[in-house]
Amino acid sequence: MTSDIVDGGPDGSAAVPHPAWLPTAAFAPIGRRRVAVVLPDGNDDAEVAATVRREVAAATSAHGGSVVGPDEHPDLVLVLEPTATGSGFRVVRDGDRLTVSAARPTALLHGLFHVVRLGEAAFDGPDGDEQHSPVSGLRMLNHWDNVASHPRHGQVERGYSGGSIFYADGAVRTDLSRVAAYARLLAAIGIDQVAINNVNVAAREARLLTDGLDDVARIAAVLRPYGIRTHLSVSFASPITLGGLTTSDPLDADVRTWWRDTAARVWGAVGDFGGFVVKADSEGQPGPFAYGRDHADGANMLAEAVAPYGGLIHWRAFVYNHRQDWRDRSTDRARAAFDHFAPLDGHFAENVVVQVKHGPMDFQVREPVSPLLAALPRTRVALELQVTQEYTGQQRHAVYLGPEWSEILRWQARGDGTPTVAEDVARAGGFTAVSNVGDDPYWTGHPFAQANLYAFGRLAWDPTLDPSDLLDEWVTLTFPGAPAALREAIHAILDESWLTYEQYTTPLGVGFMVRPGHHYGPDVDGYEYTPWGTYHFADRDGVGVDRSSATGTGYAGQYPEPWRDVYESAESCPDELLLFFHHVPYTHVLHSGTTVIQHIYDTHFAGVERVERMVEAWESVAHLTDDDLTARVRERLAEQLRSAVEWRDQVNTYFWRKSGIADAHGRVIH
Ligand code: GCW
Repeated sequence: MTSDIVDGGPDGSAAVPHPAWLPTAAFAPIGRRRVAVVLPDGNDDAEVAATVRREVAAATSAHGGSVVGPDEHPDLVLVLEPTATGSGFRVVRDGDRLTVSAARPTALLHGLFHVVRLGEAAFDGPDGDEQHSPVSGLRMLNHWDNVASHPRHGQVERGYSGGSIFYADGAVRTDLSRVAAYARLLAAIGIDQVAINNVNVAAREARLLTDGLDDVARIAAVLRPYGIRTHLSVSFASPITLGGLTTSDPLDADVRTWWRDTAARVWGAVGDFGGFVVKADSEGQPGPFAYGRDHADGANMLAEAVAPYGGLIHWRAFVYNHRQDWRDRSTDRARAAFDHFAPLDGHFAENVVVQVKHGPMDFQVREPVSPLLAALPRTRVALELQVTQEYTGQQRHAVYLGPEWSEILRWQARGDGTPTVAEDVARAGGFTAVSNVGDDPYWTGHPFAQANLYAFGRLAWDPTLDPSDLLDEWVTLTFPGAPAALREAIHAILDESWLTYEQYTTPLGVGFMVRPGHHYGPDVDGYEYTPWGTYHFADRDGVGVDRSSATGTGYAGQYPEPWRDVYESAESCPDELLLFFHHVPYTHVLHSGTTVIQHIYDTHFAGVERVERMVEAWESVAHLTDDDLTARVRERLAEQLRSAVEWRDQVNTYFWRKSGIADAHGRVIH
């Protein structure tokens, strides 16, 4: 089969990107029917209402149906009921008629995409009346995109999908049609906020806030018709670098005035602007510490400036000492976010959302859930996930992260029967994640990495959804009409790929054994003696970090009961996190019955074997999809296998040399 991707520019970018989960065929069940769209005039968000009309018109004209009036026997009615309440939509099936109603156009658009997702099934089946509402009104993507290319990170920091969809040649793109296509994909999974530039704000990007506002307004105008609000990452030092002041002290009167005036101009340019994302006092970014102020002082000053417009300050809690001395055993990066932020609970203004990474470190393949998520009951907290696969194969490896996120979202910080992480953050904060798209023809480098973006949106809407079901949803939409064998193979490749990746990379929660800087591929001691933190402490007798309260860094004590006890002792600590919490001998016997050293060997051999199965699965069905996609997936899987072998051999060899303990099964270790 040949590809439906149209060749694009000389840089290899496609003029028409892959349709991802919105191929024309997905609209056939709606498009071949009689559809009525009932939109009272003069509603808010008229541009989103127009999108609903446009989608229906496009679907019916592509598939032979028609747009009819509400009295002309429609099969599907999409109706805006401004008197209704709530942020979701209602779906009523009554005889031959399906009615989707909502109070707001954005919710109606979400309802339309819900019907697309269900396909024919939406129109079959018994009568019913369902309400669908998101658990939170903050379902956000953060872009780490730079306007200009960065010498070390390229244009998109930790981006593995080509250049930015927003910027090219040092400016906002003239042609924003890809941004429109992206916004449409996001609306179909319920995303409602996007921050359009990197949290590491460099000089060029800082200026988006001031002399770049016309450009920001252009991007906002493209996102708005899909119900998405635009946000900017801003530099805390802006009053100095952009405003010419001598300080950015949050308590300084001129600084406060500068931010108030700046906010007035921002909302003057973009009336429905969302707010600012701030990475302060983190990895070299400026912040309130320089003035002896704390994070609440910094965040609240900005919050005051944006409050008149209903704006939000997304203040990141990713704060730690990245200039550590590896000789110093008392500093533990894992403790840092909690140590900085837990004492500030209740100090943040009402429109500050503290954005917390899911784990205490940095998006490793396995980390405990951050104890900070449970330590801020009087603060609006958002969970931050990483869709871009910085530490999970960089979109060269097929790694479906839905199961990991689901585990995090369902985790109960105070034990069985208490609120889940998802319930805690949905209460007043929400869900954010770092996007994985770029100007790659498939959006995401690895075509299968689309599934991660899809799953994030759906889980942010309803965190109780089953990640394996979401995978099927994505496959069904993205490969319409595909033979069952193809769908099953893709499912099989991805479903447990997170655990496969964990097997061939870092064992038992220890994390970070990656090449410093770019973070791809194995380097067991890569970070061990750097200022960024020390992660495994392997010696000839054992491995792992003692984070117990009794003898270690005390990190385990940051958890509420029951987890502080569970993690405190190596006996009760779950196997998969053992080395995150404890330094144990290689001969320590896991709950699984094997020793730590044998577990390391076994999982690394098993992980590579599982990647071999992935390659076989793809080869058995590759002829069933188009040539370009086949080739792209084949090339990525080959690299995944090469890399997995490299990981296996380096990690196994390293621990064999350290421990001197041979593999019980006598396999080849170098
Ligand atoms: O994961 C680390 C990345 C940095 C990133 C930082 C952060 C944007 O290696 O590239 O910077 O986290 O989250 O701020």
